[in-house]
Amino acid sequence: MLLLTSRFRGMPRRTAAALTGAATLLAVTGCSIQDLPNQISIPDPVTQQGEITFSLWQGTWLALWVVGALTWGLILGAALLYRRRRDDPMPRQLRYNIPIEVMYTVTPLIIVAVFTLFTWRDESDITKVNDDQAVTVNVVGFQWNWTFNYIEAGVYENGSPQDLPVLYLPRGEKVRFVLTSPDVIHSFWVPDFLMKMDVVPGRTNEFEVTPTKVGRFSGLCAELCGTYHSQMRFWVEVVEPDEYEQRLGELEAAGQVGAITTERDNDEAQNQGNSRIGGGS
Ligand SMILES: [Cu+2]
Repeated sequence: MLLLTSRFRGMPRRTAAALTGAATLLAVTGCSIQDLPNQISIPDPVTQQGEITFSLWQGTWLALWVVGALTWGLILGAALLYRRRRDDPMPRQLRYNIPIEVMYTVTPLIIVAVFTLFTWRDESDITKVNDDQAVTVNVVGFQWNWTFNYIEAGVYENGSPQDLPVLYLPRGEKVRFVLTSPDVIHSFWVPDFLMKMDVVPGRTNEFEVTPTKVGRFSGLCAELCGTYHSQMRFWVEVVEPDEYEQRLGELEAAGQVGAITTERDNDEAQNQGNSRIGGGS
């Protein structure tokens, strides 16, 4: 700040402050305007359920902007209309004005209640599990990667930090994820789904999505689960249903038949993680 002050010496103070403010804003946001299209820093959803989260996000932002504009308006309006004029006596003070105090208390409560209501409604919609899925995938999160057991087809894909697994999903078909962990708590997160859920040992969590867009999306563990947490990455590839069948056929041909849910592969994967990092086991 000292440096800034000396550099801006000779410049009107307000201009210097404005320049500093603009520079700070640019630095802290750290991204170009192209990174912030209509979705306001949230990825475009690629599932039916993601659309719900997306509109909740947009609606919330819109409401917050309205509240913000109203608040700024009131502050600026009051500052301008009731500013002190030359030779004015002290203006009439409005302390302990009960209606205003009540308004200040009740309005935020209403705002929070409305947000809660919409969040609760959408959350129960997104996490509702019906029994009408086309595909069931048992996602096993373990230290330090993922196994995807395709229940109906009876095949699996097993990942490691060295060899990131690909989770194939058919476009337009409902997929149920059954999340289990043999060791510690992980979190199954595909940012483009706008959805993540904890993977908890001794407990089975479930959620469903219907992918709507073909493409390759990245996935990761979103719960700090140990030394190589950052290596718990995977790919999600949404493909057309016939290609999906073909991919599962490849797993079968590779002998990846059955399911892996035990801690056996945990040790294997942990060793792979250690060798990649260069540590001992
Ligand atoms: Cu993890």
